[in-house]
Amino acid sequence: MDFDTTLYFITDSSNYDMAEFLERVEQALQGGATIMQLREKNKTTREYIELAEAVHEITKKYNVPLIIDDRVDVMLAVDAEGVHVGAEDMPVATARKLIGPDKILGATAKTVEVAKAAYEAGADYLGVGAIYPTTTKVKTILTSTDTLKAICDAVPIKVNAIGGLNAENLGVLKGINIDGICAVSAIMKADSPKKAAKNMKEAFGNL
Ligand code: TZP
Ligand code: MG
Repeated sequence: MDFDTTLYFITDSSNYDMAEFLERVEQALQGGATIMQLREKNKTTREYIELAEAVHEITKKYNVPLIIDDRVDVMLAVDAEGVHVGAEDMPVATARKLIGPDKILGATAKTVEVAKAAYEAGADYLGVGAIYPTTTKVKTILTSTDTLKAICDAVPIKVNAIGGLNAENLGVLKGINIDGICAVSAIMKADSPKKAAKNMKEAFGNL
């Protein structure tokens, strides 16, 4: 499946009721997010599926692929376009076997070795970071821009930078051959997710 990771919006629904959350998701897509990930850490399986179904209705309207964080079962249940696995999630090769050749498979990589292994196991894109410290709850360590660059040079799949990124601080990524940027809080928590997405996409385009 062809897909565009230029502006990869990742959700965090924790501070919003369903209506407000879905409104913010739709705004992010109106602002130009090219792909999005539903990332839920504290939901039951039932809740995760219900939310994924509602989000998928919106993403389909905008022709934006929906990636489900971590949960292959939820992805399959709602027929989302892909799944993203991190270091503690299902191994990349196992996920590929379960989802088949056509769905989008993303993986997290913080080293060249992990990046190469993920590519060889069937990943379609990599998220690399955190580039900056992040307030979004994750067990993560910082990844240097040198490592990001080395990963871009080491694998032929798409590579996105992630972690603390916003429209004002993308300068450190200049000259690195990434395919796009990921953001949670810069879009999710913005007064206007639509404007935030638009500004971030423009800032990346101007690098
Ligand atoms: N992986 C590395 S950093 C991160 C993830 C999921 C969170 C990024 O969130 P934010 O709010 O864009 O810093
Ligand atoms: Mg994960």
